Amino acid sequence: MTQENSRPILYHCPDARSLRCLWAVEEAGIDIDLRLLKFPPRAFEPDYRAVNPLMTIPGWVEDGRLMTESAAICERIAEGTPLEVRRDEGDYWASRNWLHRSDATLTFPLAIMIRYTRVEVPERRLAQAVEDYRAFFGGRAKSIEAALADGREWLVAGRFTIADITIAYAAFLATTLGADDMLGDATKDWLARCMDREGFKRARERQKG
Ligand SMILES: N[C@@H](CCC(=O)N[C@@H](CS)C(=O)NCC(=O)O)C(=O)O
Repeated sequence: MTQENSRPILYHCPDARSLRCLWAVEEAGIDIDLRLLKFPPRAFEPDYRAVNPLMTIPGWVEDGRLMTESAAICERIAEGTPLEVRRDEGDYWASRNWLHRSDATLTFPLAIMIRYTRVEVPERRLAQAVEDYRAFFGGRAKSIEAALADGREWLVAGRFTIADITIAYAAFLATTLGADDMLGDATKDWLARCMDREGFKRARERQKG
């Protein structure tokens, strides 16, 4: 699990939050060393602790430094590419806000759903928690619908950016958890546009190993 070359290393589990980073890498055309792990790493990948003591993915190692937050890693990947919303653009702060919202506000309730539908052993699964956090996600996902209500194609800056990648991952994850009915029509159309991008398709193909 050590860094053997100068390329950044991305530790990833298929369709987990690290897909944000793999998708961004594909869109930005960055050369990385992709390391696929079994989910959850804390159960199946003991050696990964030496890389990331949190045992979470993504893990991004570059120049010997570790990053562990999917949205922050996406910012790093986007830097200097059209995916980045630059400081001198009007939507800079809106973009930053979407980046933080993507994980802290939108993925958090979905993570509870994953835990109590897939990760816990059957006797510890909690249908009530799953239903409650599904509704919780639905309330929060209205913010995506509101942003797209004026018919805009992408969330900010009039082009596809890292904000679309980070937020679309949360919407995509919701669809894999049976929470797609919590997404509004404009959100579903936008998500379809995002998932139709070659970068997204390449990332999902690449994660097959
Ligand atoms: N805020 C972090 C959360 C990272 C995280 O919790 N990742 C999940 C996968 S989606 C994980 O590694 N879960 C396994 C575990 O906690 O054992 C991010 O955005 O990357």
